[in-house]
Amino acid sequence: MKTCLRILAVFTLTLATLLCMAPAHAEDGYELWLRYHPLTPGQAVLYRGHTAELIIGSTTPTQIATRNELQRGLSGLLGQDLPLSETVTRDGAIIVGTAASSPLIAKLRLDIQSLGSDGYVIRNVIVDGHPATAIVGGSDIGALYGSFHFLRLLQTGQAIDHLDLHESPRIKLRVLDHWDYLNGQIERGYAGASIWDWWKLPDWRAPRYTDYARANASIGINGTVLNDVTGGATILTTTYLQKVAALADVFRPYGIRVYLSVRFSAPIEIGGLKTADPLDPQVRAWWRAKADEIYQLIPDFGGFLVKADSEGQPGPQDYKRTHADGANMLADALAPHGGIVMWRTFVYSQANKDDRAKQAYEEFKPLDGQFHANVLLQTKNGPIDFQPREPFHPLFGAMPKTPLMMEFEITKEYLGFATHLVYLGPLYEEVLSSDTMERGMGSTVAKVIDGSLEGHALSGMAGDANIGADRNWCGSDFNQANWYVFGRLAWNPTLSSRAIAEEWVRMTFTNNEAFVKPVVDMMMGSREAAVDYMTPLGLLHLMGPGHHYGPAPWDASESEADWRPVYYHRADRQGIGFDRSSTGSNAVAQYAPAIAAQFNDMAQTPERFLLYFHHVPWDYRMRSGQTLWYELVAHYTQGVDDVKQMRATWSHLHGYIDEERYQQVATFLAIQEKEAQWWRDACIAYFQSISGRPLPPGYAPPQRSLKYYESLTFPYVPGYSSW
Ligand code: BDP
Repeated sequence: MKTCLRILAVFTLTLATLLCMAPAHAEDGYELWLRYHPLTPGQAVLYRGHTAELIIGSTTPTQIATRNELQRGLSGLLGQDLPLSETVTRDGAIIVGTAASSPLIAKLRLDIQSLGSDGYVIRNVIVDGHPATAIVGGSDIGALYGSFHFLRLLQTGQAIDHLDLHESPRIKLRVLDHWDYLNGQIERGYAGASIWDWWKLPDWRAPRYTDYARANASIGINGTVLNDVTGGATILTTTYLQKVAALADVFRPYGIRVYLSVRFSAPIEIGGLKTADPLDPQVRAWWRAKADEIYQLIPDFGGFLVKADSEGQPGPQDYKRTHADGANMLADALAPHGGIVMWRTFVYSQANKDDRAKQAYEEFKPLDGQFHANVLLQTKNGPIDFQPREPFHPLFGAMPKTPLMMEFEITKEYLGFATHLVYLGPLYEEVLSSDTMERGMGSTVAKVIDGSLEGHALSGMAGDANIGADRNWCGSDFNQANWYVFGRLAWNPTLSSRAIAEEWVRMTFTNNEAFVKPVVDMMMGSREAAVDYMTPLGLLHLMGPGHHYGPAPWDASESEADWRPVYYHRADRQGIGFDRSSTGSNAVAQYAPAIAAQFNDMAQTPERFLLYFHHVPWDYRMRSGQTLWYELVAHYTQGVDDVKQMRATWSHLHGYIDEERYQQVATFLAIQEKEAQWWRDACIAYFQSISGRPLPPGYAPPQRSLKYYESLTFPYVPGYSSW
C-alpha cells in the first residue's frame, strides 16, 4: 500500500512538473533557431491581434521566399494560417515589401532614404484607419531580412505594438567560408560530411540547400565560399561550375552569392599553361576567360578567395611576384563583372626563422596602398592561428589604405571540436572591441573592418563554417550558436554577445526565464573555461600535432618548428612564455606605440596575454600576490571546476526542453568534463616536469603520469584524415 502511494505521488509530481514546463517535443536540432513552434497560449493571443492578414507581393523569387517564410513562421508560432490580402481590410495587417514594388508602402512615406538595399524598417502604422505593421526593405532582400527580424521578435517573446526599428548592416560582405573538399570531406569539420552533394549536382538540388539559405538569410549572411582554400583547381572546370551555378540558383532568392576558393596554379593544372606567373599575358588572359565563363553561368557570382604562398599552397612568390601582383591579377579578371578578391594574409614561411607571429605583418604592411579597389585582405583575428585566446592581429591597425576583412573560425578546431560547449561570442566580441589606436583611442577592430575608420567602400567578415551533413548541422546543438553569433556580429560588430546568446537560447530552446538565464550565463562563461583548461595566461598552440585534439605541450614531433607546441610555450627551468618584447622578437612593435609600450612591459601586460608576450619566471609575482606557477595551476583547475559547474547547471534544467537535445547536451558536457580534466592534468604534469616546483597546497596532483599522457595516440581524428 505504502509503495503504491509512493508511486502515485511520484507520478503526480512528474505530471505536475511536465504540465508546468514547456511541452517537450521530439527534436533533432535540424530546425536550428528557426523553430516556429507554438508560442504560449497567452502570447499567441496577444500577437494574433497584430497579425490578422498578410499583404505581400509574390512577383519575384525573393518575395515568394519571404511570403513562404512568414506564412510558415506565423502559422507555426500562432497556430493558425494567416490569410493573404491585397489591401488592408481589418486591424492587424502585416504589410511587407519595398516602396518600389508596393504602392501601398510607397503611400506610407516612411523614412527609408538611408537604408541601403539590405536595410529595412519595421514600424507600426495606420492604414485607412486600421493599425498595421509595415516591414519595408530597401530592396526585396531588405524586406526578407526585416521579415526574419519580425519573426525573431515573436520567437523571443517581445512586444510588437510599438515598433519603429531601422536596421542596416554595417558590414557589406558577410560570408561563410566552407572548408569542404569535392570528395565530401571537410578540413576541420566535426559535423559529418559536406552538405554539398557534388556528385548529384546540378540535377538534384537537395531541400537542405534551401534550409541552409534560409538559416543564413535569417542572420544576414550574404555570401558563401563553397570549397576549401587548400582544394585543387577542379572546381573551376566547366563541369563543376555548372554544379556551382545550381547552388547559386537556390541561394539567389535569399540574397546569398556564391564565391569560390581558387588555386593560384589553376592555369597550369587545368589550363594547360606552363606558368601561373601573374604578370604573364597568357596567364592573365586565362583568368579573364575563366571569369567570363563563370559570369555566363552565374551572373551574380561573388568572387574568389585565395590562400597563396601559405602552408605549401602555390602563389605569386613562386614567380618572385608580390601578393599584390597576385591579388590584382585576379581582381582585374573579376572587375568587369563586379566581382571581388578576398586574399588571405595567413602567410608565414618555414624558411623565415623569425617569430611566426610577425610574418604576416612584415609581408603585407609594405604593400598597403598597392591593392586594386576590388581586393580585400582577409585576416585572421589573431597573429597566430585561431587559438582559444590571442591578442588582435596587428595588421588591423596597420593598413589604412586597404580594406581588411575579418576571418573568424566558427568550427572549433582548437576548442574541443563538436562536443565541448564553447560559445564563441565572447571571443569574437573581445577581438572586435579591441582598440588598435590606429587613429587614436576608439579605433576598434570593429571600425577597421566595417570600413568606417578609413572610409572604405568595401568591408567584410568571414567565418570558417562549422556546418556538415549531421542532422543538427553543426555537430552539437550549442555549436549552432556559433554560426548564429557570427552572422549577427557580421551584421553589426558592435552587438553584445550576451544579447545574441539570449536571442539564440530563446529561439532554439524556450522562452522560459528559468531556463534562459542560467543557460546564457553558462554560455558566456564557457569560452573562458576552455581558455583556462587548455591555454591560460596567454599560452597557445598546446594541442596535439596536426589533428589538434587534446593536450600535447611536450610535442616536438612536427617537421616545422612553428607547428610545435614547444616553440610556442618555451618552458624551461627558469620560466615559461614567448618573449615578444623588445628584448625578444619585438613583435610588440607591430602595434600602435601606446599599445606596444603596454605589451612591452611585463607589469602592464594584461595577464590574459602575459605568456604570449613575455618569458616569465615561475616565481614571478602575479597581481593576486601568488607566483606564476601557482596561478597557472589555479587557472587549469578553475577551467575544470567551471565545466563541472556547467554540468551542474544543466542537470537542473531537465524537463524544460525536449529530452533528445537535453540528453545529448548532458552527455557532451560529461565528455567535456572528462577532457578538461585530461587537459589540466596533462599540462600540469608536463609543466611541473619542467618547472620542478611542487603543486601549490590544496591542488590535486594529475590523475595519471606524464608518460601516460604522452603515450596516448588518436588515429582517425575527425577533420584531419584526408590531407
Ligand atoms: C589552420 C588549420 C588548417 C588550415 C589553416 C588555414 O589547422 O587546417 O588550412 O588554418 O586557415 O588553423 O589556412
